[in-house]
Amino acid sequence: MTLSTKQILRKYFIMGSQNCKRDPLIILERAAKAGITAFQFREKGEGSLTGKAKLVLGKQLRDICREHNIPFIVNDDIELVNPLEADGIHLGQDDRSVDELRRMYPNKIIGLSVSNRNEVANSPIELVDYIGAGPVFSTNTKSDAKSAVGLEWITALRQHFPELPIVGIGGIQPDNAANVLEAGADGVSVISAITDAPDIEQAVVSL
Ligand code: 3NM
Repeated sequence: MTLSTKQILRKYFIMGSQNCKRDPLIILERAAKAGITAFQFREKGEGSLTGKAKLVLGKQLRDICREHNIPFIVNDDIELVNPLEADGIHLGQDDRSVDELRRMYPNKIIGLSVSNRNEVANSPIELVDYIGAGPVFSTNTKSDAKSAVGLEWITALRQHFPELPIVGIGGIQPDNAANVLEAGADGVSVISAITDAPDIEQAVVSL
């Protein structure tokens, strides 16, 4: 079964080893079995792996995604795309340009983060497969996260782009995920809601 981009975004799990108090392979395996619809390898920030160790972990995580038929996306780490045979790339506003990436990878999933109207106005939205909108709520997971933009930002994006796949990010937990969907997002992307969950299966199901 091939999922549409909107379906892929429904439960979009993001993780790097720096987010994990337990074995990342076990966390991903359990999350995959429980029903995540996409995975992003984001090995970034304090305590993250570099060089060969990053590549080795990425391959192991990619293999788990392949086994469960889950798209494997890398976070703005362009040099990982080919060695990890990633299905897609997620770009922030300060990363390589969408135009360049789209030329390099015409058939891969390309996502872009947008946090305000200015960023939207300056981005080639027509070239991306989806946008990530956030941080919806405040988060402690990303040290340089912008201030929370609220559910209003999701609603504004949905009004502006009725058909575009949109995923909310930042501070999303099982108890507020439904609000993000009601505001107009096609899905929720989360780190700590899964990595820190006492019961991973229950967290994934309730998102
Ligand atoms: N990007 P948690 S917020 C990776 O706003 C990331 O672009 C954000 O972690 C953005 O689900 C964020 O634990 C961290 O809040 C999300």
